Amino acid sequence: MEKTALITGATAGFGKAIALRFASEGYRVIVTGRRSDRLNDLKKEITTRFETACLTLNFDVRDRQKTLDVLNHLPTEWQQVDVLVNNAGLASGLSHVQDGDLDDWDKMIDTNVKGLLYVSKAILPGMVKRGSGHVINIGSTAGKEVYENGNVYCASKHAVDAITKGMRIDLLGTGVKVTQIAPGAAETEFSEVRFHGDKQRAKDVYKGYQPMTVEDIAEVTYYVTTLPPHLCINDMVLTSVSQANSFYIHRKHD
Ligand code: NDP
Ligand code: 8X3
Repeated sequence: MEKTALITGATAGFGKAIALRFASEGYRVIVTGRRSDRLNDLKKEITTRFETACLTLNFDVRDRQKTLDVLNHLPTEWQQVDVLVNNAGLASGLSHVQDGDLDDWDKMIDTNVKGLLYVSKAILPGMVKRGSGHVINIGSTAGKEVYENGNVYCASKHAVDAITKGMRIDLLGTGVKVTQIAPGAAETEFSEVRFHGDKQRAKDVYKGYQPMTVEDIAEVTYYVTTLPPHLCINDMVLTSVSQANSFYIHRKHD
């Protein structure tokens, strides 16, 4: 039987590319996000380009009740989720902690940490019952190192790092694999969201070097699911060759 992958935050960036990558390998895909027009476009693209099925689920992962309601009542033929990619997330703002905006903080913690937990809470019991499944949490290099102005975003990604480790320990013996993928800079809508729609400031983040592409992240995310049942990649930190870590990026200046 074809396998099913559920990817949160598939209306843009990594999530969209990951959904397309799994669909290209014959996976049936469940794609989620808040922008329903984009979900519909993605479904059209997936079903046209690949001979596979796609289910769109339109909800905000911060809404605990809605998230649990939707995921606990999946249509019967979609209830077996083999791969869960917890990708939905964002940075909002980039400022010293003493100048931070409380709404930005709530957004990041509620989405990156609590949203990931709500989705996992709905999907994990089925995997445990079937004795198989793979949870892939999208962390960040910001979950490995804390940089100036990164404070709450870094904290939320450190939480993803800790939750991933905790999941792997608690799921020992169930047959469920848990992987964290922790990327450095990749050009998506991420910086535009972080800078509240300032396109020029967002563009400057990627100036003078080649960041990773969404296809790079999708390739690695698919790769970790291709290994034998006994083998699990626990943690992968990915950067472009121009980036060493959160602090060092080699930029060429004109
Ligand atoms: P994008 O902004 O391009 O995409 C983010 C996705 O998350 C969108 O599909 C968005 O959908 C979804 N999302 C955001 N908030 C919510 C919410 N409350 N409920 C449901 N879905 C939500 O960014 P990226 O693709 O770059 O980011 C994806 C993940 O990768 C994030 O977790 C990010 O922290 C992480 N990351 C990004 C890096 C980068 O350099 N780009 C590096 C390391 C990690 P919608 O708005 O339609 O709801
Ligand atoms: C996104 C990468 O460097 O902006 O998680 O934190 S960074």
